[in-house]
Amino acid sequence: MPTETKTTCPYCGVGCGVIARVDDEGVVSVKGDPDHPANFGRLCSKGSALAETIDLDGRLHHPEIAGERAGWDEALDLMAQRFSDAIAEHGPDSVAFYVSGQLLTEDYYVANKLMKGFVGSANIDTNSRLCMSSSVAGHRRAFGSDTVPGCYEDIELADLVILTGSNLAWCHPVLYQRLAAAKAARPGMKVVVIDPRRTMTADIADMHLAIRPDGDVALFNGLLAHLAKSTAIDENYLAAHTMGFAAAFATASSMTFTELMDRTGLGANEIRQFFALFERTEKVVTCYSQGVNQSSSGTDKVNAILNCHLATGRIGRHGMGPFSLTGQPNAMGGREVGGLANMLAAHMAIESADDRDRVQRFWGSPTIADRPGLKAVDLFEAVADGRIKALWIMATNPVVSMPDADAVEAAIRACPFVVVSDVMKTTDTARHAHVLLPSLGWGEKDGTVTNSERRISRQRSVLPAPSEARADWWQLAEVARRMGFLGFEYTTPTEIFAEHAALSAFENDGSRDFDIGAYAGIGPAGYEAMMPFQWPAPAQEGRKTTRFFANGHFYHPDRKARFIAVTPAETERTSVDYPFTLNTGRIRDQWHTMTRTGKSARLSAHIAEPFAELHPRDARELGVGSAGLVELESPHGMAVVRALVTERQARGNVFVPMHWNDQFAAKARIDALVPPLIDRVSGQPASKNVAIAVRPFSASLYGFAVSIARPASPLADYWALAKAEGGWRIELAFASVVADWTAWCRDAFALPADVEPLGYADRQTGDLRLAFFEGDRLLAAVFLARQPVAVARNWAVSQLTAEHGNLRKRFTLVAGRPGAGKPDPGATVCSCFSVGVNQIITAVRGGCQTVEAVGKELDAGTNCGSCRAEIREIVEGCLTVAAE
Ligand SMILES: Nc1nc2c(c(=O)[nH]1)N[C@H]1C(S)=C(S)[C@@H](COP(=O)(O)OP(=O)(O)OC[C@H]3O[C@@H](n4cnc5c(=O)[nH]c(N)nc54)[C@H](O)[C@@H]3O)O[C@H]1N2
Ligand SMILES: Nc1nc2c(c(=O)[nH]1)N[C@H]1C(S)=C(S)[C@@H](COP(=O)(O)OP(=O)(O)OC[C@H]3O[C@@H](n4cnc5c(=O)[nH]c(N)nc54)[C@H](O)[C@@H]3O)O[C@H]1N2
Ligand code: SF4
Ligand SMILES: [Mo]
Repeated sequence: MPTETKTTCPYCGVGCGVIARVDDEGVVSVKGDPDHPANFGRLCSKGSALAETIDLDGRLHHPEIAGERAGWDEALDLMAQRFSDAIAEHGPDSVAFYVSGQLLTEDYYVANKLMKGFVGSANIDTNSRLCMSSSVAGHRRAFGSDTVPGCYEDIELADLVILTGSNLAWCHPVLYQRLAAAKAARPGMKVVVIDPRRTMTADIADMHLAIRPDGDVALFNGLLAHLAKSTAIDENYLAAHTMGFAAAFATASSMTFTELMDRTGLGANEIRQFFALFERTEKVVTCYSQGVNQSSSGTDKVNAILNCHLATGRIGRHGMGPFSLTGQPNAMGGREVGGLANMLAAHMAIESADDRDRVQRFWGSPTIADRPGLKAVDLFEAVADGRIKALWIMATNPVVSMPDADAVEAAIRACPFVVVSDVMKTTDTARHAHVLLPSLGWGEKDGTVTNSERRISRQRSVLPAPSEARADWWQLAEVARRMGFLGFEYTTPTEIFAEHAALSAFENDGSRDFDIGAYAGIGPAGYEAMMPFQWPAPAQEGRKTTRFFANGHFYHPDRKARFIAVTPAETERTSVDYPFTLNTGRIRDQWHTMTRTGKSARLSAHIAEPFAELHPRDARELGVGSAGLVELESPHGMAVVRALVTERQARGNVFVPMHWNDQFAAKARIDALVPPLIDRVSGQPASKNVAIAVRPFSASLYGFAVSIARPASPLADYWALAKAEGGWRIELAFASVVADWTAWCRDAFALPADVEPLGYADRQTGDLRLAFFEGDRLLAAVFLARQPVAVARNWAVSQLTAEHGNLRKRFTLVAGRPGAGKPDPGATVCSCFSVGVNQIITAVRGGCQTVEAVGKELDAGTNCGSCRAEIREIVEGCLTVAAE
């Protein structure tokens, strides 16, 4: 009998409910859970493709020591020994954990308990340092606690939604869909997008403010100064519930309007319009994400935003409030367990002797860390200079995602003992592990996650554990036990969750925001049946609430919120040698370092190679042609990626996605260029404002290839791989000449030695095409040219699954053009129905004038809706051209 299980998507912080169906053959399919309050049945392209990313291809099945298969006992004993030895010889601070917002709360809780309560060090930090730490620091400065006041519903109830430093359409797509639907139903609602780039999110905006990189503190200071002189200011709220307004106002109003324009790069009119809109709209929600957090002034940006909401009392009420959008599925859960090096469990403070005493008594632990540990950037510096003797990395890929990534890689390589727990066998980080532990992945693991609106949901297992893979909490508890610690006798995640809930309520009489005491006594049946719920959920019914702070009760000792006086810092970094500003971030269909989404042909078809968005004038001045390659360089490292020339980009700025890494491209780990520059309050790296040089990458030959086998690397001076239906697609470029192409192909595509190519060479143009067949199957084909190869990519890919018995078809293939009657669909826009850009253009030319009409004709955009903004852009583009 097929089974259906309610679980939660493992990607972004929206935390959508998923129904996973497993049929009689064990095949999994997914759909949105109509009853889940985060998504009400919707899923985005990544959520919809989940079933394609859970195959066992590339999975790590067994523990490994020094690259050799080992047993669990052997691996765990070795780890306990090495960690204990380091602690005995060099003290507790000589070991460290670097963990992740993709762990379940139960895993995270055990990791934090082990390090802070038993090892006695706070050297546990997490990729949330690169993600949410400026928000955490800003919240704690203003509210006295790390509290997100509002809920998703507020975004729908607001009359003005500001999205700053957030590409919601691509990064929180279901929330974006909820916003877009609310705006369609209530067209009076206004949306303002603040982002140096014109992203797909700006598509629904009434106003797009193309702010200068890091101009945010100035903009929100300007807004505060404006509001203070208007009737929008809530004097009563200010007097009763806040401190420090005068100083914040004095600092904010010391800036002249000219300086404001200069720092934000915005025009006088657009600034005034934005201020007036904020002033006259009571129901305003300000959502912010990495354009705010990932900055050397990230915490100040957060407080500049919070100041404006506090000044107007627009916080914690229906349709009002600042809203930090969390990135990872369990970024919020990690904060609850105190997973950051400067926090204690259950929102308690490591600096507080009372809190430390309380947590230690609760844990019955031999010790408790008494000062903050090393934050991510400092932690890897300590690894580099030999202070860290043993390091455990879990559910994160720092060789790709940390700033100064090459230096981080060198540090890991030089560390005496490195353990990596991952689901995949080969990642840029896992390749340097002394001990590699196979973890359970999505669909196999069991526990809870907390989304951006503080809603705790279950991830449930629907599949058996592959081979010897085991849960992350189990790995941690086993090592703890083997180190001789008591308090890790867990046999199920239920016990861990119950303990975590009990700690949240322990001696908490309303003094701490995080309280889920109602779940302290939960048993296996209750855990199994748990429905998504929002915290706080205290044991006492009377204290339940869904929003914080409308009543003016904050968590500083005097219960008042704090205004923070913030001064815009100098953040111009470019110079004569490094004249461009590199901005980094995400694309719609890939997740971080691609270890999972990179397995899906559908998701990889949207954008199949690393790219740099350049403004057309910059491209022209640099001599970079559209679809040419560019070399990017900073004092820390370099990368080679495809140029994507677009008006959406501001002049002088370059945007490169963070996703590509050594498993998918020759040289595209963009964090190799990012300096280890951090926000001094939060320790969060400034990943979005990096000075770089850009130049054309001179290739003598360009290529495109398809292959049924994953090609060996390195293949060429530039290469980028993407999964395709039936095999792989590969972009190539060569700086120097290859003497024997047949031999090169045999090597690159692991072809049998006796397979002869079918070839075509054009002496005049230099074009060369080779195809290798076995029976009526295409094994591999390569298209080479002196210019970027123009062959239709999706058509070439379709040849991998086509039948090639017929000689004429084989010749069509080497001729490099689609066969008659089979037009090229073009680059995929809608990944759910695999609809390409050319098909949409044809539909528009055939009379479809709206996104809905295109949907009717092609189904495109009618499932997850993530591509609707792009379809609209194509429709509008075609109609504009037609009108001209
Ligand atoms: N598809 C997809 N979705 C994801 C993820 C993914 O990998 N792929 N990852 C998840 C995670 S962990 C996170 S943290 C979130 C991140 O979600 P977002 O923060 O929305 O995504 P980013 O692309 O990192 O950056 C957002 C925007 O900030 C802009 N920006 C850059 N500098 C500035 C500035 O100085 N000021 C302002 N106002 N804006 C600026 C960038 O141009 C970019 O468009 O996404 C989550 N969702
Ligand atoms: N330049 C630049 N750098 C950035 C950012 C940026 O915008 N620009 N964004 C930063 C942000 S916000 C984030 S969140 C980070 C993300 O960066 P990472 O955390 O490094 O990225 P992921 O690819 O999500 O890494 C997760 C790893 O855990 C593995 N994994 C998946 N599930 C499990 C599991 O259940 N257990 C275990 N043990 N392993 C598992 C995956 O295979 C993968 O190797 O990148 C940061 N780095
Ligand atoms: S918006 Fe997409 S990626 Fe995020 S939780 Fe929902 S389905 Fe998953
Ligand atoms: Mo993140």
